[in-house]
Amino acid sequence: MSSLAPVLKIRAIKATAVNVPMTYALGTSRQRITTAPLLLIDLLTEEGVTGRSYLFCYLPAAAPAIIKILEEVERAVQGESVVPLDLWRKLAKRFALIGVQGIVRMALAGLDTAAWDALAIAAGLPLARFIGAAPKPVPAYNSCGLGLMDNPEAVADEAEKLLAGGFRAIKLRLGYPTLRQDHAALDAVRKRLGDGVDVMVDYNQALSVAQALERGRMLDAENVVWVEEPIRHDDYVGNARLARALATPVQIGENFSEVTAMATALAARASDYVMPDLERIGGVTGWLRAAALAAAHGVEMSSHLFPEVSAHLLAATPTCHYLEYVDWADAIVQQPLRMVDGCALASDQPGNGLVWDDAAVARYRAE
Ligand code: SMN
Ligand code: MG
Repeated sequence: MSSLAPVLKIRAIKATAVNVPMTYALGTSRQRITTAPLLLIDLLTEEGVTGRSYLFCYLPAAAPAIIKILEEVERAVQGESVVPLDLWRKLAKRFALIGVQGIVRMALAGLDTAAWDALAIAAGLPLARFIGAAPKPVPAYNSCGLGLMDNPEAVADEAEKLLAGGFRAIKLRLGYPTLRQDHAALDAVRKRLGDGVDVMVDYNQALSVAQALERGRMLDAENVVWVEEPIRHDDYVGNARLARALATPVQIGENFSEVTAMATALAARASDYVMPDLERIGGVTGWLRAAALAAAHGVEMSSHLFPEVSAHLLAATPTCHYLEYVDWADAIVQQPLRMVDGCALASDQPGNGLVWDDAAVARYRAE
């Protein structure tokens, strides 16, 4: 397929920072996020094809720093062919001394994802088909909001709203000061939604191993789909201990830095499930390697954020599990991700489907 596509040459990389208001605030145990700092990437080619991707910057202050890194990336790859594996190899060498970690790795992943988009557009195929898969509906959970709140009933109110549009699964942030408060939030949500709704819980690394064992035993009686990042994400020994001790499946992966970290975690049996993040695992190239690794280990794989591109990638993931749905990019794209009966449907347009709504981008543009 790809051999039919013309060779594309890189002309420029454009990066635009926006701060998009969130419909629901994200109050994690670590940080409360009320606007989504996104960095929109356009990969311009000499042939006139533009590949697109976006990064989630976590902090608005990170966006200018990533823009600076992308300027350095542009200097390194201007005039090169759009060949994602070669680009990554070249850039990994270019950035070896500072390290392909943190925001450097995010910048490279953003370029990689935009490069795959450009190639799929040039081939006239949706990304899922371009990478060899048939597009299919991917089961999703609504991960908007449901942060830590003062009152369990307020959590239940928000959970109820999140089922609009046909969602049958939601993710609740936990990590209150006490086990009793965690239990109260979960209990309020369960009572309100009934047994037909799947509930995931996410601690964002709030607990010690001992606390996680105690709270995990409470969760074992509650039949949650998974317990996510209960302890430090990179304590694979501790996570493996929890995975062995708890009936509730342990989920980690949003913090895997390239596929090497995921390989180490899987070798340590650190979790029951994995959920790589597009901008940390290494873009589409990193994702495809991660999907192969998860399949070899027979481990279910879900996505973290970036639902528009992840819908394509999960269709090509042998152990496809759940798509994490957030609506953050809806405000700045022409065609928001389509959700039907709680499943995500990847765009059927050539490429990954990301096209910016220029007026909205101008409105939310960061200083
Ligand atoms: C999360 C996502 C984005 C920002 C902060 C926290 C969370 C998740 O861990 O998995 O959705
Ligand atoms: Mg998480």
